[in-house]
Amino acid sequence: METLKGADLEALQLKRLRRTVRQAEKVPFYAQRLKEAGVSVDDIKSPGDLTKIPFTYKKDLQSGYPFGFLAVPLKQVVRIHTTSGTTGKPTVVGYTRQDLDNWSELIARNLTMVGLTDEDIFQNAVNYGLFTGGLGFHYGAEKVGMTVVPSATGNTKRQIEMIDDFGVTALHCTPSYAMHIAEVAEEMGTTLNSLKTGIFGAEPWSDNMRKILEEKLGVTAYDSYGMSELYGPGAAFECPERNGLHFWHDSYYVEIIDSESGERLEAGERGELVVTPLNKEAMPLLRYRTGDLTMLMDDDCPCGRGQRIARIMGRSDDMMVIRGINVFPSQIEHVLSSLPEVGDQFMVYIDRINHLDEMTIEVEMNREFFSGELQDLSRVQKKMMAALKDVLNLRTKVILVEPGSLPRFEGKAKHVVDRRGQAF
Ligand code: DLL
Repeated sequence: METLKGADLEALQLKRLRRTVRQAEKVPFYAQRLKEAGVSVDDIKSPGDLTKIPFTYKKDLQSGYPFGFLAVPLKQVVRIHTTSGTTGKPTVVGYTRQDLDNWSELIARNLTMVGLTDEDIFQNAVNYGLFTGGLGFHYGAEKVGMTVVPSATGNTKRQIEMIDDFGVTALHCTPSYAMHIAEVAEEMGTTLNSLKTGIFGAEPWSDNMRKILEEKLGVTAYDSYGMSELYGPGAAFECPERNGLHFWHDSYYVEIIDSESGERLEAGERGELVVTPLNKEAMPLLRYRTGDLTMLMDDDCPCGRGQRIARIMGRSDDMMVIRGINVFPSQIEHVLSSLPEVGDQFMVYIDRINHLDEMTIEVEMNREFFSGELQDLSRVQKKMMAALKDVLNLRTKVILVEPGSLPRFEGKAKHVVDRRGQAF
């Protein structure tokens, strides 16, 4: 499945796409949509014919809250996850028994791809509730036969003791929580010797951050991508080449489009990821607009596996427009993490002062560079502002703060506070 190519892959995708369209027709929303578009399963004669079908948006799923998008009776749904609902009603995702089997198979495939086996001890330091990262990885790692430590998040010192006491070899968490674990381990004076593999995902992180995490935790770090609507994690994952993520072509049909025009883009062109899952039973989706920005890679991976996307650079709805310039939090993270004076955290505040947008970034100093005094740091501050100006093409104000003074995150980090809409 992983290395399938050419006509064989196309035949498999076509068969599964047609099955998915048939499954979607059982959902009143899709029955109506397809009727309006004048498309039926008979019009899908090649995977490319999918473009005849309109996109599905998050707001569509929200309009069906809670169970409007189920294609099977609730009796056949054996589990529910939801998104956190920060942008309105949460999205509810249902799974049949078959869906759960497909999903853990994909996670097991990812873990096996990076060399993990039943000899490994796997600490799953993500939220075990409605968030898909917890149970998703748990069952995938069990399927490989690993010894799973369902530590969830929180109580970081205890997490570190467990890594040391149990001889944990693989750690799964968000990159922000991994940074925090590394920081606390340093304070506790342990080097987490048993760790060898780090699996990080659920939020954007850069190659600079990868270097820092690998050094601090002594791991080889892999990027893992997914979203609740696509089962959860497991949709795309780095292989040992660590140059792009293999988006599993037997389970997801991937398109990259121009967000504005909806036109399909070529490999190598950056745009919005649109996904049609090929195996989902309880909640099929057609051409789902993920809002995530990436591109299909145009070269073949030396590992021999198929389709790859570049690491996610951010979300289309994360984009901040500051004085008319588009800025992504990931660009700021990339600049800051390349500077040795910068510590583990930063926080961006956007204000409107006298009708002008102002961006202020609080940046924690690196402990090694911090002498206990925040005065006399104007040289460092200027260096940071110049580096940011170079990349963002925008003047920012940098405020240096003490190491450890900004909030830490156990799950997904929040780096931006936009105060422009607020009255003071
Ligand atoms: O975050 C699923 C997941 C869990 C992925 C554990 C990886 C590891 P949601 O909570 O629905 O699902 O959030 C999905 O998170 O649309 C992206 O914007 C972002 N995201 C997920 N993985 C990555 C990644 C899980 N590797 C949303 N890089 C997605 C960048 C990511 N962003």
